[in-house]
Amino acid sequence: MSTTAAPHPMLAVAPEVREALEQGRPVVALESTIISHGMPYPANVAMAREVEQIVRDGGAVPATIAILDGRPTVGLSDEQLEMFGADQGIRKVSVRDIAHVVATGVHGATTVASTMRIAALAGIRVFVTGGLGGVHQGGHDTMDVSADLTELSRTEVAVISAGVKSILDIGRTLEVLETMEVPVVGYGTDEFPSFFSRSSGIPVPMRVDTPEEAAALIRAQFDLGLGSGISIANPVPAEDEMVREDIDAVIARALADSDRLGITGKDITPYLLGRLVELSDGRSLTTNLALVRNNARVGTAIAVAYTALG
Ligand code: PSU
Ligand code: MN
Repeated sequence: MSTTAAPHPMLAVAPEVREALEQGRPVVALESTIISHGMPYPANVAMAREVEQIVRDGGAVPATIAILDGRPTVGLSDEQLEMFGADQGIRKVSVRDIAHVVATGVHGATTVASTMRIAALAGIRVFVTGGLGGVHQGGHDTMDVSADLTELSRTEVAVISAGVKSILDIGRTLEVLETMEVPVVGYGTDEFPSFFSRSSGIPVPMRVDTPEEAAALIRAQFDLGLGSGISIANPVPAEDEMVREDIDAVIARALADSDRLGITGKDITPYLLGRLVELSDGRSLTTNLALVRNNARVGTAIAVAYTALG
């Protein structure tokens, strides 16, 4: 059963979030790297506020997660959302960075991996985002594989995303998730979505079609203590998707630019996301915003159905 442990004492949990968790009401975790490093200002702040509103409209409490003055924080205020969107100097924090950011008392924007970990420490089981990290192109050689995959293999949080974009190696990302014992679930689809478009040419191993089916799967995974998280892949709505060939051409140019500039490590994903917006004249941002909204709607319905299971 889902008796939730009290949040870890080192976390700052917003009163509204704490109360909802204590009362067993639905809470949806949201990440902050998507705000600080995933989209340009001020669209990022507008997106963060809108997503929180979608979660509320769906009957759950939003909990945007970040590190503030060294304190892992669950539930940001409106001013804090603005600060994470506007301040260009905020560090991108994956799990390996958490201890240093806490010990030095600075701010940090959390990725999928670190948001999952902090959500779990708070007792939150459902997390909505845009896209997952994964195996980078050439990652089988460079070993650039996002810690998002490691975290999915070890932390019991269900992550609703629009899949993995082809700045990454989608096939190898799914192979790693299989090895790491992570259920990859298509939401209303048999094909793993590639973020900007509904298709990738790669099938998903399992599918659910309703929030209730998703909730039952989450419940089975966590109640059995299988130990890993869940990736629920929700395709971008058909009316918002980009033509595969168009976005692939833009991605190829962005990848060539990052190669030429010698960008590596944690800077690659933010660089590529920014470059895609430039090279597509903002089209990629429009699609990105649409898919995040859609994930917020679906993820909230899943969180509500999950809590209803008691
Ligand atoms: N993909 C997006 N938007 C994002 C990210 C990925 O479309 O903002 C961010 C997420 O925070 C994700 C992180 O966890 O990038 C992955 O970074 P890396 O590849 O360095 O692990
Ligand atoms: Mn990396």
